Formats: sequence, C-alpha cells, structure tokens
Amino acid sequence: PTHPVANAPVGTPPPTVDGFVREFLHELTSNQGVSLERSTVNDQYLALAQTVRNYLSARWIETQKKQRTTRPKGVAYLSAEYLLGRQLGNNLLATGLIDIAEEAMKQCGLDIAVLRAQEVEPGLGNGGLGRLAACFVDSLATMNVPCIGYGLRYEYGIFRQTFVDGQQVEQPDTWLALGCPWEFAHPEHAIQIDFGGTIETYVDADGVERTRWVPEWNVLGIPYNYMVPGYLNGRVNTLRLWSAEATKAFDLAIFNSGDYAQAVRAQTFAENITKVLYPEDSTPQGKELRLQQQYFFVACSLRDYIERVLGPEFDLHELDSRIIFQLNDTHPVIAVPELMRILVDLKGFDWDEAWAVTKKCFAYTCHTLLPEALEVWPVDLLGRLLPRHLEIIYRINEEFLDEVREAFPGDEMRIRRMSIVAEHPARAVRMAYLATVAGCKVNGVAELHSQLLRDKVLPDFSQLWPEKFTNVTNGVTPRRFLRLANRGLSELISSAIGTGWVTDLERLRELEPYAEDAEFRSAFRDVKTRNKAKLNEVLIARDGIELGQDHMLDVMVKRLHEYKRQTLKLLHIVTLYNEIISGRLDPKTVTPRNFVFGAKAAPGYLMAKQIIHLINAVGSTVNADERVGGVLKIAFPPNYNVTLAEKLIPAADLSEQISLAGMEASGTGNMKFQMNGALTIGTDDGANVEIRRLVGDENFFLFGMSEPEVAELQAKGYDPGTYYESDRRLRGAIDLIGSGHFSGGDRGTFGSIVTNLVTVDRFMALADYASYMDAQERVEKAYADTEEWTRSAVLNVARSGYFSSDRSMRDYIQRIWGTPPAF
Ligand code: 26W
Repeated sequence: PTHPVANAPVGTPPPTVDGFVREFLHELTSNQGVSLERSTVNDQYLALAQTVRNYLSARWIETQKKQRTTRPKGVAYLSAEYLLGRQLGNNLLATGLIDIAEEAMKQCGLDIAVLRAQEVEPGLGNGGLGRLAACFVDSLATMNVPCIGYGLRYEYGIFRQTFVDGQQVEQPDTWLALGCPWEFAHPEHAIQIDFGGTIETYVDADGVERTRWVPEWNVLGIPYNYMVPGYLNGRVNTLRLWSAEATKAFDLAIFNSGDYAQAVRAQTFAENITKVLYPEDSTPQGKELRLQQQYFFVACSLRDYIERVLGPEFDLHELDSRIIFQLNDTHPVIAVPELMRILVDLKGFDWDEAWAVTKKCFAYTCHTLLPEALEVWPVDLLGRLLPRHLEIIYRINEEFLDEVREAFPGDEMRIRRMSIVAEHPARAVRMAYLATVAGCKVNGVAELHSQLLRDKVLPDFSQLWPEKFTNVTNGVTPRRFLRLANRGLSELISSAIGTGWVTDLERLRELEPYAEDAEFRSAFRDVKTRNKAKLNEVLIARDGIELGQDHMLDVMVKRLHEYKRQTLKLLHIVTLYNEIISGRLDPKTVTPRNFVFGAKAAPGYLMAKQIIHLINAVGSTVNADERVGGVLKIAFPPNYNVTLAEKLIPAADLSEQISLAGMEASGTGNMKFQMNGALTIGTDDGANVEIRRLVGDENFFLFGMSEPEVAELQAKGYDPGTYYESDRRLRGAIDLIGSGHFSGGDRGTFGSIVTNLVTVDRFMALADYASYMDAQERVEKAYADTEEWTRSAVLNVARSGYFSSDRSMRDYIQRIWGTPPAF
C-alpha cells in the first residue's frame, strides 16, 4: 500500500512497504555492517531508526533553508532539562510511517514492537519541568513556529532506580551505550567557553574606559543536533544539546610541560561539565559544577544564535526582532549577564543601549513555590567562576535599586527585600529576582500558581511592574500522550469525531454527546480493559509484578517529595488494611484495587528515600497477607520514566493528585490522566483547579484544605498531634507503621517518618486525612456504578482539550513572544 507521507523529502514518491524494506536492509548492511540473518535486535532497531531519520532529515534541511530566506522571529527555549522519552514511535507518527514501517518489519520477519522496546529513552530531565520542555518543542514544531531548543547533552541522564530490600539504589543511566541514532554531532562547530580568571580595565581606541575579562581556563562546547518533527506538517525544528570537551590549547600547554598524565586528566575535567544530570528536583545544592553546566550551555547557545544563526551582518540592536529567549526556570538565568557582556564588552554597546536590548530578549517562567527551590548563588562562587558576570549583575542591581528608590522614596526595607544580591545569611545572587528584573514577562504555570507567584513569592515586583506578570497554564502533547500511548482510545475517538483532534484538541468536545451513548461507553470500557491487560504484560515482563485482575487501577506517579504527599496515599492504604485485619472491615465489601506507585527520590533526600522504603514494605506485607483476600494490591515498579508512564496512564482509572494546596505549581501528569479517561482525586492545587472547573464537580473527587485555608492554619499554628489523637483510624494506621508491623517488628525502621508526621508534618497530611478518606469513599461508590463512572470518564476526555500544549504555546505566543507562525 502507498500512503501520503508529510515529512517525506520533496519530490520523492510516496514511500511503499517495499521501498521501506529496501531502505531498511540498506541501512542494516551499510551502517550496521550485518546481514538480516546475523543482526541483533539492536542492529535492527538502529537500522530502523536510521531509515526513519532519513525521511526526516530531508525535511529538516528544507525547513532550515526556508528559514534562512524568510528570517522569521523565532523562539529559543533555554532549558537545562529535556525529558524526551523514546523517539522512534514519535518520529514514525510524525512522518506518517507507522503502518508502513510495521508492515515492512513484518515482511522482514521482525516484530516492530520488539525493535521499539530496544530504544533507551533519553532521560535528560528530572520530572515535570524537563517533560514540559519536550512537550513544548513538539507543539511548536506541529504549530509551524520556528523554535530552537537549547540544552545540555548529559552523558548520564536521570539515574536508573532499582530496589534492594525495598530501598532505592541508584545506577548510572548509560543511555548512549548502544549508540544513539537520533543525534548529529558537529565537532567542527565547537565553541570555546571561558571560565575563571580576573577582570581588567583598559582605554579603547576612542579613549573610552572599558572592562574586559581575562579568563583562566576554557572548554569546548560541541553541538549535537536532534530533529523535532511537527506532526504530519513537514516542519522539522532543532533541539541543540551541548557536550563539553577539552580545548586543544588547554591540553597543549600541559602536554608541552611534559606531564602527559596531567594533560589527560585535564580532558576529564572538561568533560565532567556534561557528565551527569543533577538529580535534585527541588533543592539546589549550590554546587560549582552545576553553575558551570548552566553557564556552559547558555554561553554556547547565545554564541550559536548570534554568530551562526544571525551571522556577522546582523545588527544586534534589533536582536528582539529575531529572537526571544525563554528561560525555563532560573537554571539558564546567567544568560542575562552573558548577553550584556557580549553586547558591552565584545560588541562595543553602551551599557544603556545593551540593557534596552537585553530587557526585550528574555522572558522567565517560574515552576515552583517552594522557597528552598529558588536558586541562589553565593557571590564568592560566582566571582571565582564568572568574575565579569558578577560585576555586571552588581551594576544591573544598582540601577534597578535606583529605580525602586525613585518609585518608593525612603523605603529602605523594600530596597533590601528586592535587592538581587541578598546580604544574609551570606552574600548571594537571587536568580529569580535577576530573571524578573531582566525579563520582559514573568509567568507561572497554572492560574493558582501565577497568582501565588504575584502575591507571595514576588509581591514587591508585581507591585512595581504589574504588567510584567502573566499566566500560562501548562499543557501536554496529545501526540505522545494520547495518539501514541493510547492507540485504542485514539481509534475510538477518531471513529466518532474524525482525526482532527490530534492537532486541535478542543475538538474532543464533540465527544460529549457520546458520554450518553451506551454502545460508545461499552467500547470505551473495552479500551481500558485492553490497556490494563497490556500493562499487566509489561509489568510481568519488566518486574515480575502481577496486578489483581478486574481491580480498579489507582495510580500515583510523580517524583517523590513530601509536598506531593505519597504518605497521605499510604495512610489511606494502611487504614484500609488495618481495618480489615482488625476485623472492622469486611474485605468482601471493599472495591478491589491495585495501587500503583512510581517515583524517584533525589539520592540525597533521606526522608524521600525512607518513604520509598515504606511504600515497598507496606506493599510486600499487604500483598502477602491472606486476610486481605487480594482486594488490596500494591505495586511499585522501579525506575518510573516516560516509557512506563505511556503504559500506566492509559490503563488508569483513578489519578492521584494530592499535594498540599499551594505547593504543586501545576502538575502535568494530572492532565495526561484526564486525557486518557481517568478520574482525578485531588486537592485544589496547581492545574487541578482548572481541571475541576472544566470537568465539573460531579466528575472530580475534590478533598482537602484550599490554599487560603492552609495559610490560615499555618498562621494560627499547626499541630498534627491533635489530628492523631482525635482520629481513631488515623491513629491506628500510624501506630501500625510505628509498631514495626511492616519492618519485621523493628520499630526503628520507619520511626522517623512516624515522628515527623505526628510532630512536624510540614505538608499537613494529617490535616487533610479525614477529608481524603471521605473522598476515597465517594470514589468507591462512584466506581460501583460502572455506567456512571464511564460517563464521567468520557466527559473527562471530552473536556481535556484545554490541556494540549498546543494551547499553552498559543498563550505564550499571544502573551509573551509575539512570534508569528513562520510560513
Ligand atoms: C535543584 C534545582 C531545581 C529546582 C527546581 C531543579 C528543578 C526544579 C524544577 C522547577 C522542578 C520541577 O520540575 N517543577 C515542576 O514543573 C512542572 C512544569 O511546570 C510543574 O507542572 C510542577 O508542578 C513543578 O513541580
């Protein structure tokens, strides 16, 4: 069969299965150097990837050629993380080659699913922020917006999680070990990046006193390009990730000194910069290497854009007509003084002229509310690594504080509060303040978060510049998380309303009437059942985990963090278990449920690691206890990642989004579950607020305090002990954990979790416990009415269109970038 292929090279005939087979076999022999008979699965995967890559690269070149003539304004997304997930399936989908490739592999006697499973996902991110960046670049390509994603090519991505006796053990993620067919290395375009040294002043030819940086050492940045295809539209954008290598000059000096071994060590030193992704996703460690990573990738990216994309002819006074640099959290904020340095020190701009340009070229997205997650760099560290940048930051701060003085004369307290340079506890640069001062716009990632950002995190700034602040609610790509991950539901949707929803997700609204259609509901349930069966197969093969048959699937997947409250979920489970084994609850009256957890803990976050241990301990105890009669099944597959998410989410019935109100900036998992027909049990937090508004109260299980109620309780003084004392079931659950029941009788194992809960409980799990238990009872009742539950599930899907990242991108374009579609 032939098939129109949108990303096929111009002028080439539509691909056929035969043609695909020929190209595949050619790649196998010429690139892998093996015959089909002797090839390994890895050979086959690489040859298949190469075949797809060939289709894309012609379009990619075409896109770039057009851009060089039309010179549109583009977006440079600056992000230290991209959590891409597997590429092959996505690229097959974008090129319209899925069916052809499947058939072609069949003709070669191969199962494409086996080949696809061979791909190791690039896990170059921690969680929400990195996955969001991947969704955004997908949407921009699909919407035909010129975008270049800049980031770091970590040699080791997020660690591989294993469990040893229920405890997390981290293994290095060797994602490049078997070869990555999706990257294009360009060592010939290496860029030199300087560090350290001193600054000196000199008088230039016009008699003007100027400053220059005399750096001490340097490394090379090697660009690796990745293709970001739009969905069936022929555009292929670029993701450019930088890898660090030693410079020739650097080792030559040492080689010449005769110390060969030292010279080789110097190479390792340089390469360390992009060796590994920092696995902390909320508490910056203030590590020098992290700052090196940040400066390294933004310095490479600015140079690349200014010199290679714009070129020497371009008048940098007009920079904002060609680019907006979107700062994905504060990690790339050192780009601000870097651009100032380029303009003032290297291009001869006046300070004011340079600042006027810089202010128009950056916009800042904040992704958090936790005070400890806000990056702050000690000035001694900054001054040692980037002396000129520190000086530039001081000047930006001085002029900014003059502006504040003018607006609020005599208000020295305000000056101190707003200073980019904090004086206490140690002198340090507040990167979020620098980003807010330099950015033309500042946005939060959900309505509630943006409001709290204005009112609680940056109140002085929003008072000074109210027009700077805006909201863009996050979104997720429906290509990966619905069309690709849930083929069954996609086909059902398309059979009802056509295929337009894939690029226009609001059209899912047309499904609303089908919620009333018993036949459609039955087909919808069949899809869920099949997705559950597939998940079972995956979990058995992957981890030997067997879920209960015909159980409700209740899923909580996200990074392990106290504010997300995995312990609250555990308290629900332990309560049910305790009530059953103490004879107060008949297991036959309990809705059979699989509780699935997926979560990585930052390696240095001890409480998070203990909570993982506790989940596993509760799991093995409850799963093995015959009194439970199999109605409660707990599964915690290790190494939750994008690939596993794509299997879990389409199978889920219930989505757990139970953070303390005011803590989760947005959440994006919540959106993926909704889109795949799970109902949400959740607090009024992050984007849950908007999900609930869209699906309606009757299709959402709300519980817990609202953000103002949390603030009020905080203010009057929170004592978790009172909840423990007064709630019998809660006390029973906590005491059971404290008794050593889940730790072979050892009371010490989980002692610190218990003590923390009843004495500190920073995220108020105990305060929300009763309300959560109530909501879970409502879930049970609702689930018992299969038709009503399905009706709600269909409505959840039908009302999820707003959470397409295409809509987020439209909002960024309208409210922040002003980028017109390219051509
Ligand atoms: C170690 C420094 C650090 C600090 C914060 C590293 C990474 C972060 C990120 C901001 C953590 C993160 O991923 N935040 C999540 O961003 C998502 C996308 O906007 C939101 O949906 C989540 O609510 C938010 O937790």
